[in-house]
Amino acid sequence: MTERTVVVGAALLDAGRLLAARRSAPPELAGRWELPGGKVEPGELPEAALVRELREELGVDAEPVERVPGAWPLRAPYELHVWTARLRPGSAAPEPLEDHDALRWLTPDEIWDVPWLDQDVPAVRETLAHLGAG
Ligand code: 9L3
Ligand code: MG
Repeated sequence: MTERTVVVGAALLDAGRLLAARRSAPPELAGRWELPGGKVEPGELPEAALVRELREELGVDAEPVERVPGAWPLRAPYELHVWTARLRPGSAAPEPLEDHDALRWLTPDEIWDVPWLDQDVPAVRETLAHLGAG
């Protein structure tokens, strides 16, 4: 039996820019950039997990927009699913509260300026293609 655990990643978009978050933990991932998010808990909907993770990690009130088709393998048994998302009106600006030590809003021409986690590279590429910007 294959049990896969979904990790949701948010392609949080604002004014045509994509939020990238630099991980501060665990040590093997620290310094690399990711789409913020985390593990879906048992019984939790992925969209709900996305909203919860963005609140916990960044202090924002976010709204999932749509799933980016695809699934990208992480360390077993995890796989990454990506949702585009936006800030709800009145949301605080994102801050690195938990697992990150820097945030950047990347314009389309800056997307590849940061060292993404290896696993996030195809997910980011697919997200851009999905948005018609890549
Ligand atoms: N992960 C990879 N890319 C991402 C995210 C959100 C997570 N965009 C990996 C890092 C961890 C695992 O998934 O190995 C669980 O993520 P977290 O709960 O530590 O954020
Ligand atoms: Mg996380």
